[in-house]
Parts: sequence; structure tokens; C-alpha cells
Amino acid sequence: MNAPIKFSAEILAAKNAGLPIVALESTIITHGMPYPQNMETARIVEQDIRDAGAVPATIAIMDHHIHVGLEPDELERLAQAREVAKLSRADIAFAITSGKTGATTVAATMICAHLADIQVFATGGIGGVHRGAELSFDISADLAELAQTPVTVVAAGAKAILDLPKTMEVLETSGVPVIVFGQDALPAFWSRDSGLPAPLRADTAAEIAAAHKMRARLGLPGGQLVANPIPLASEIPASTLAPHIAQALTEAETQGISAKNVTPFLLSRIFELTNGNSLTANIALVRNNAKLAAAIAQELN
Ligand code: PSU
Ligand code: MN
Repeated sequence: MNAPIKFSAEILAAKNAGLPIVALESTIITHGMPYPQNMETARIVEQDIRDAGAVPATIAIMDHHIHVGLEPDELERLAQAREVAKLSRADIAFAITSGKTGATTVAATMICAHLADIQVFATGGIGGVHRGAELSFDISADLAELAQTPVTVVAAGAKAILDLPKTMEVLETSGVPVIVFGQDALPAFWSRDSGLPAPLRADTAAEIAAAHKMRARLGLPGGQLVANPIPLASEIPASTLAPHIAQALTEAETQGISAKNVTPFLLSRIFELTNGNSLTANIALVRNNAKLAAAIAQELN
């Protein structure tokens, strides 16, 4: 394969030195958080990964290339940009050829990470099956990507705005292992407990890395989803969030929000309805995921 990849100076050096690398997505920067917290968070999370002994590779599409690792000015440009496309598997090739700036979702980041030979990726929450999907058919392409691209994705579970039982069913049917870190309950993004059981549980980064390697030895396609609970001090109880989620979902329906706009709309409404508390929690959980991903990357090395 001959993908148009542009590595940052830091990632080139890391590759030459054989250091562990953790991929980071960019949709969380452009569509998941408001400016300037999005840029501050992107920088802090990158530093968390360095402090934990790995090298961060934030991924985005710019200037006809897949950028693996963003230079500081590129990160700033992306965080401030308006009209950035949200890119999933369906859009990524077209975005590169048309020269547009695009932010990669979990699905697109997995594709780019794999092309760049990076096996671990940290984010906040993956996309999943939306509530009412039996009518809307709105199922995130993140799930199909986990079923086919061999990257271990560390998230805090699927976002609580989704239909979690249906999301778990689709993951199971697609053969995606969901490994909960350190507890028996599946976490739900802003909350530690979704009320659903953990399909699999690991208590160390080494166990997760070993399972990743074993999947390759068995010739199994696809990645792993690691569900890492938000730190206790930062969680928002599910009961506090439930009415805000319900209100945001009703508004999305009344306003006819659909397709790619659903997730960004819900996240920004919940941010407003919780007076910013959802963002504080979101930042804490992404940082927590970055640290675990760095530990897994070191074990894989
Ligand atoms: N997690 C966050 N904030 C986000 C997202 C995830 O904390 O903004 C993004 C990811 O890029 C994920 C996408 O892939 O939302 C899912 O969008 P959709 O539901 O349209 O597939
Ligand atoms: Mn969707």
C-alpha cells in the first residue's frame, strides 16, 4: 500500500527509535468540544501520553495527506477551524483527494493508525447504536470498523446518549471483544456503571496487550474495545444525566437533527444543560484513557 501519510517530526523520531505510539482522533477536537477547551484538552492529553512513556499521534486530514502527529500550529489550526468535515470510513479518500481539512472519527482514525502501523488508540467514547435505531437505522460506522481493523481502542464505554444494550449486541455479533478495565460493570462514558455487565474484564495493561497479540496470531480481523471507567472523582451519576439526555434527544428530534450531526448536537446540548459539567467529566475520562493506552502501547512494544 502507498497511502499519502505525513508524519510529524515527533512521530518520525519515535518510529526511528522504536518507541511506543498512541493514536488520538481529531473529531473530538473539532466536533466534540468547544474552543478553546478543545485545544487545551488536545495538548494536555498529548502530554499525558508523553508523561506515561509513549508518544502521541493526533490524526487528521489536511493538504491532501493523512497527518499522523500534528505540529503545534497544525493542531491550533484544526482546533480553531470552522466547517471542518467529520470523516468516517466513507469520506476519508474523498477528503484526501479534494484537499479538504477533515477531522477523523474513531472509525477513520483506526484506518489511519493501522496504515501507520500504530496499534493503540485513545479516545473519549466510541459511536454506537443510537436510540430509535430500529427506525432511523443510525448505527455508527465505528462498530463496523472495530470488527475489521486491528487496533485496540481505549474509550470510557459508548456514550450514554446511545442505546447501550443494542450497541453491545452489535459488537458481540461482529466479534469485537469488549474488555472492561478493572471492574465487572460496563462503564457509560460520564458514569462508571451502565447497569450492564462487562463482557470481559482485565486488570492490567499487559493482559490487554496479550489479547491483542493473540488475535493477530489467530488471524482474527478487527480490533478490541477497552472500556475504561471514568475516575470516581470525575463521574456524573447516570441519574443526574438522564433528564438532560432525554431533553437533548427530544430537541434533536423536534429540530430534525440527523446523520452525522446527531452526536455533535447531543454533546453540545448536554454541555449546556449541565452547565459545562459534562465537558469537565469528558476531559477527565479522555486523560484517563490516554494513560491506559500509553501503558498498553508499552506492553505491545
Ligand atoms: N467521543 C467523544 N466526543 C466525540 C466523539 C467521541 O468524547 O466527539 C466522536 C468520535 O469521533 C466518534 C464519533 O467516532 O463521535 C461518533 O459519531 P457518529 O455517532 O456520527 O458515528
Ligand atoms: Mn450516525
